[in-house]
Amino acid sequence: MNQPGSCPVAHGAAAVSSVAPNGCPVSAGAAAFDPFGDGYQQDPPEYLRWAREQEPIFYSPQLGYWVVTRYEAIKAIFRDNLTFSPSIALEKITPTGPEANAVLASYGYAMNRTLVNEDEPAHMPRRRVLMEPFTPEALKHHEPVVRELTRMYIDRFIDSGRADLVDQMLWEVPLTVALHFLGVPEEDMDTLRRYSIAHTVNTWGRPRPEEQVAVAHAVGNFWQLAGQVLDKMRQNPDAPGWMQYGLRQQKLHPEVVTDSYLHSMMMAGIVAAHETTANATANAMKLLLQHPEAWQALCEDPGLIPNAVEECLRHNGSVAAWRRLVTQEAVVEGVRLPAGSKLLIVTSSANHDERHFGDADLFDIRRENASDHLTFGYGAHQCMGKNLARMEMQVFLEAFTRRLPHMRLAEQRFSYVPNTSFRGPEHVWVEWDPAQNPERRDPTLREAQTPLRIGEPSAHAISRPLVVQALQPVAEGIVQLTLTAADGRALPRWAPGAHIDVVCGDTGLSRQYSLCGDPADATQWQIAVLREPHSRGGSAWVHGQLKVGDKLQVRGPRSHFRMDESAAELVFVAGGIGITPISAMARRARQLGLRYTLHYCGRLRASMAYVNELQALHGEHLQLYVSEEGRRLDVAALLATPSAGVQVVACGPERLLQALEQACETWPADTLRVEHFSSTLGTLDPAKERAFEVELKDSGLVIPVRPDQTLLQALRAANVDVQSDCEEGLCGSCEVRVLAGQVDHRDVVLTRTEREANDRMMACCSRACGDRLTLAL
Ligand code: FMN
Repeated sequence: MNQPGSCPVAHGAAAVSSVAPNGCPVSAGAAAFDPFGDGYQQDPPEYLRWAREQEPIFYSPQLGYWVVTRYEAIKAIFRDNLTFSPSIALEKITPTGPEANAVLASYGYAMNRTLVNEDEPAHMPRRRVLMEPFTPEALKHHEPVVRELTRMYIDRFIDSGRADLVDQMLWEVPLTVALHFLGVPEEDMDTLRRYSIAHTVNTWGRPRPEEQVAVAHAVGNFWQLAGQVLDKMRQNPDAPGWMQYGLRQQKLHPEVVTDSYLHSMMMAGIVAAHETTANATANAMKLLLQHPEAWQALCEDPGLIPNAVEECLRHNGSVAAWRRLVTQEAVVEGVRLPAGSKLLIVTSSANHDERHFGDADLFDIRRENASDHLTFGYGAHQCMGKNLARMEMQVFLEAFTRRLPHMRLAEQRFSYVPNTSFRGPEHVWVEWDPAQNPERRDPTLREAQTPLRIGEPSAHAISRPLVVQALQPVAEGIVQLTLTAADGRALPRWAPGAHIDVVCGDTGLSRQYSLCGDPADATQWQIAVLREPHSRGGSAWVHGQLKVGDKLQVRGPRSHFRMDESAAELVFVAGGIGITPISAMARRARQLGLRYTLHYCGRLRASMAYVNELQALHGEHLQLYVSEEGRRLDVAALLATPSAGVQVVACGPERLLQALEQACETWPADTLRVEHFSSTLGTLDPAKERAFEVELKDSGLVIPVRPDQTLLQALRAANVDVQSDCEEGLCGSCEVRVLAGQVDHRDVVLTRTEREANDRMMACCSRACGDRLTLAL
């Protein structure tokens, strides 16, 4: 590890003469970094690949900023908004000359702090009082407007066969939605449009000296117009709209919501709600049409749209970078930064960081963690309008895929308004054959709509069509399914212990099944399903309904159950159908040449899957315990003598897992890793539960959790994104970090020591023992 303060980069011969403020020579790559050049404009993450790999933070002499490129570092910077102040987020990246400044002054331009660039302690009280209209519940009212506008604009060009999506729709619709949301009358749209472009160039671009004056006039006009509109709103403060909401809040909290604040927010709000969404959708359409298989998948299954939106925001979002000011000496990526250093945190580069997103450059609309992207920022300053943007993008994509599924990109070279932060092509030309418009055959398609979910996408919506290639009994009551991709493409790789979620036709059920084939085989997946005698419907459906050749919707794979490949010895224990994940793990241990034993128990040999295969593969590493044959696993004897470095990895019936838990009590912490196939969680009984509050450290919020709500539900209602999957305390997806307060754990994922450590919890089921918990969210 580098000593903080010493430069982590071996500049060597590559170093050029200039020197960073910490005295370190600037590397050739850093010296050449030009955020206004074509390389950065066309593809920021690609342009910064070298930095992510070799010099994750570097000083750009041209900008006078430190440039940060990796995911964890950028998230940590967002998390600590005291050390890394947002105060320079809207500062002009290229300072304007005296003439332009005089022009701005002549308009009385007095852009003040807004939510985006304000420090604590002023920021959070304002954010809290202005937040309510952004919650998913409140945003529902805007959905019909977005749908209607989308329909109207597409109507205008649907018969022409060619359109520039930006000029003919994507610029104006988000602007109109922004105006609706803010409560602004729709007049002056063209003027506002020109002004808001000027504002981007003024703040994030590098206007030439002769352009600066014209830009300053436009920004000055924008400022004055915003003031006039706000005055108009004061006449009718009960009208719907965020600004009117702000005016009403001003009455209650005059010291928090000031006049100058509202004036600045009005202008910043238009830019924030308009350009970001317009650009994000333009990027998304370009990306999707450049990946016809992804576009096709959305046309066939609109349920994929919410996650596709996240993947578009990750892969090619409309906010490429953001800024922070270092307020006290800090160490980032091993480099000591003095107070006063300016940071350009390139979120678009973080979104392509292999350390966080597997196969990061791959555009995969089914990506499990797509919504972890940092395009909306993170923490106390996370984009408040994120769910409005998501909703708009979903509506646009839903309408385009339904009404113009045969659309394709026309030949063109994409151009961008040069600036460091806001990014989207100025034009996206598309073409199609109007004679093939589906609504000419079926006019109802014009009005049809898929319901959308406001908020972050649910993992439940991301499914992958697979085909049942083979169905084969592998033991009494157990059938093995071999599944291949419906489009014949390679399947994602998975780690032993991973499971998939199988959607059981139209029963409304989905069930988890562990992958038990060869993880390296990207052509097929295998699962083995036991028909439960008291089936709630899932396993009965698999056994009773599925046939070879059927299409199956599957989600995942997900990996919450992992073995430690660095353990000195692995003891695998499987009971009954619990052999499925364990067999994949044992195969891996064998491949890696690790020390391991496999203990496999069951009642009847005939009801135990894969006995012969396991014997052939594992030989003497395998111990079989067939109770009807008089051999039972004595867990206490197996684990009689605690030993360091051993990991026990188990899956099977509750009784077996409990016995293992008991036997491991005297063993080193976390010796045992288990997976439960069924939950012990009852339904939430409001009569028995207590309310509590959670304080969210990273976002600065306090959220009440009612007795009839889970923590997960309360977080989502307050606009906080948390992943989830099974929502039964089984899978581990919704884990959140706990900083203070005692947790009442209800899941079956955490081990005893993990529970006792009290530093994380499953938001879907666990609660507080007391009145309050503090979470790292
Ligand atoms: N059941 C199996 O038969 N085979 C499996 O490989 C399997 N893996 C599972 C993995 C996980 C993570 C979980 C939570 C459960 C797993 N199950 C497995 C249990 C099934 O998901 C399901 O609960 C079972 O088929 C009974 O469903 P039913 O009552 O609807 O029939």
